[in-house]
Order: sequence, then structure tokens, then C-alpha cells
Amino acid sequence: MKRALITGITGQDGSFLAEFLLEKGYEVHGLVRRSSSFNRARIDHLRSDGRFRRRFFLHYGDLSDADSLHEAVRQTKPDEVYNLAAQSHVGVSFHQPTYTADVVALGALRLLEAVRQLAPEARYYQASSSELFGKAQEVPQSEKTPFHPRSPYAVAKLFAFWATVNYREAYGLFACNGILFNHESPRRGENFVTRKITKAVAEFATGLREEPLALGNLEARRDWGFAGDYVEAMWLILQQQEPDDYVVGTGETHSVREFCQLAFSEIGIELQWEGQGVEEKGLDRKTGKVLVVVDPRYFRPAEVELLQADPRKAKERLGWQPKVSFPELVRLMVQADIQELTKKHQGR
Ligand code: NDP
Ligand code: GDR
Repeated sequence: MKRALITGITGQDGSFLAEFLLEKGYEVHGLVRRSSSFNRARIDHLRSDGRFRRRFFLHYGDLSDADSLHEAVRQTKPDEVYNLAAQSHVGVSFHQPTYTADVVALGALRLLEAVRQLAPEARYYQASSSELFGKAQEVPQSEKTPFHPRSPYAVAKLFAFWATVNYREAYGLFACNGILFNHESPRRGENFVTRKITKAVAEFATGLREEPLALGNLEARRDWGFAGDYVEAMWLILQQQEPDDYVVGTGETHSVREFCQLAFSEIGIELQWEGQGVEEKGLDRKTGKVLVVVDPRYFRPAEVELLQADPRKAKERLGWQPKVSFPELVRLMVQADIQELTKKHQGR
């Protein structure tokens, strides 16, 4: 039985990856942080699933605390390590740059050191990001596109990317980067733009919301896929003969505005845009009700305008392709939020 250690297991990707590996027969160990209220809603179903009782374990630890990482690696003796933990919000990283760098950049280095010292045969996956391309030097972006990070988060991820390459070259570690483009799901954190939109749409649909949804830059374009598809790519990256780095994305790009438009159309509302810049508003074409406003609080000091993957290497070498299309992704997120709200509301 293979053993995997996952940092960030309580997050969106960690929870999908844990499910995926448990279904494959792995013993899965996850690193969790202590918090004043429980942060395990995304993995509770795995803990209560009888099939996984003897194969699913959690360990307290933190990427800022090297001792806890050494302890986790020593105790679990993993075959595969997936470093998914991060302060992962780009906007927040402008407010907490030092903390973000400590966790994202030095955190990855601390974990690589623990692996080098205690489990050098283990295969290591680093959650790298399309944010590395930032002010993109070309469109679409491949493994060969130069990096130009645009936020403290992306700068920290750049360090983690090169630390991973360096440990591969210097110590022969089987260390790989997955340069993943945005991937979403009903488990996406509520302050990322897709989930923020789908949750608000669900609130309008169920009559729980009156005030408009406030968004930042509507023109930003992203390559959005479904998180459940992307964790398979992470695993495939570690199953290859040689360690390497891969771009993972759909190859399509859509704006925040398009995402918004499509999400509202799921509940039968056609958005009509009026005004410009911070005065711009999205209205219900039928009733004239203002549903979306622009709020400069959500603008970033430096923005990433356009991301679009060139995922040919992943397709050719890993045999990986996304299964969920953009319209399907929007639909499944809106429907899941409506279902969740309806359940909560009925329970009152
Ligand atoms: P989430 O924000 O959903 O999850 C982040 C995870 O990291 C949580 O489990 C969180 O724990 C944990 N964490 C945060 N800080 C620490 C710390 N100091 N020590 C230990 N654990 C910590 O992120 P995603 O699942 O969306 O992303 C997973 C990884 O992939 C991240 O590294 C992200 O930067 C990267 N990435 C994500 C992409 C995406 O589109 N989702 C695209 C490209 C890269 P807690 O629950 O306690 O907060
Ligand atoms: P991103 O995701 O920064 O790409 O990072 P996010 O959903 O936060 O932003 C995407 C784009 O939407 C614009 N935007 C808004 N963003 C948020 N959060 N809230 C808003 O109200 C809003 N309005 C417009 C943003 O300016 C941006 O252009 C995600 C994270 O998962 C990272 O960890 C990961 O590395 C990258 O994806 C790939």
C-alpha cells in the first residue's frame, strides 16, 4: 500500500486529492492546523467513511513550523508528498506579504528539507501556479513561458517553484511542479471570485439576498477548470519515469464578466451592463434591479489580466485532459450553492 502525505488537506484541492488517493487504495496522511473553530468540513465525510478508517490519518502541523514538518515526515515515511498548503489568496497576500512569503516560499523549502533529510526516496509535488506568469509574456502560457509574478503570493510561489527544481537538480529528489491554472468547485473558498459569484446567485435565487454583489475587475480573464479533474494531474505527475514540471489547464480563457453572466443565466436572469469603470452596474434586464456593482476595494495593486494555458505537454506526456467544460463548471457550482442554501434554510 502506498503512503501519501498531503499538506493543505483541509482545502479545496487537498480534500479532492485525499478522496482520489483513498479510492486508489493509498494510506493518506494529512497535515492540519489547529484553529479555534473546526476547519475540516471538506474532509469530514472521509473521516466518517468506514472504508477509510484504517487508511486516513491527520497530524497537527504548520508550514511555518519546521519541527512539525519533520515530525510528520518521520512518522509517516511517505512514498509521495503533496505540498498543497498555502495562504492561497492573491488579494490577501498584498495585505499579509511577509506571512504569505513565510508559508508559501519558506514553507515549501522547510518541507523539501524534511523530505531530503528523512525520506529522500519520496516523490514530491509542489502546487505551483499560473500566477507565476502574471504579466504574461505570451498567450497561451506553456512550461517555456518566462515568469513575471505580480503579487506577494506569486513572488513566494516563484521561490517555491525554483526550490523544487533546485532540490531535484542538487539532491536528485523526485521533485515536480504542477503549474496549475485556476480550478474551481463547490468546495472553493467563498472569497475567490467564482464561488463568490455562484453563492450570491444562489442567494438571489432562493430569495435570501437583496443587496447587489460587489466585485472588482470584471475584465480579468482566467483559464478556469474543475478541481476534481486537476487532482488527477497532480497524481499523474508523480507517476512518471522522470521528475518534471507541467502546465495544467483547459486552454480556454473567460472573463470574470462572462462567468458572472453565465452564472446569472443559470437562474433565468439576463444581466445588462450599464455605466463604466467604478460606476458600472449589472442589472436584471427584465426588472431593472441592480444585481452587480463594481467596488474598488476588490481591485488589486497589480493585476493579472490574462491567463490561458497551453496544456499540450500534460496531454501528450500524462495523457491528462479536463473533463468538465466551462459552462458545466458554472452550472454545477450554481446548482450546488442553491442546494446547500435550500438545505440550510429548510433546517431552520
Ligand atoms: P485553499 O485555500 O482551499 O487551501 C489551502 C490549504 O492550506 C488549507 O488546507 C489551509 O488550511 C492550508 N494552510 C494554509 N496555511 C497553512 C499553514 N501555515 N500551514 C499548514 N497549512 C496551511 O487552496 P486550494 O486548495 O485552492 O489550493 C491548493 C494549493 O494549490 C495552494 O498551494 C494554492 O496556492 C495552489 N494553487 C491553487 C490553484 C487553484 O486554482 N485552486 C491554482 C494553482 C495553485 P486551513 O483549512 O486550516 O486554512
Ligand atoms: P486568482 O483567483 O487571483 O486568479 O487566484 P480569484 O478568484 O481570487 O481572482 C480571479 C480574478 O477575479 C478578479 N476579481 C475578483 N477576485 C476576488 N477574489 N474577489 C472579487 O470580488 C473579484 N472581482 C474581480 C481578480 O482581480 C482576479 O483577476 C487563484 C488562487 O486559487 C491562487 O491560489 C491560484 O494560484 C490561482 O488562482 C491560479
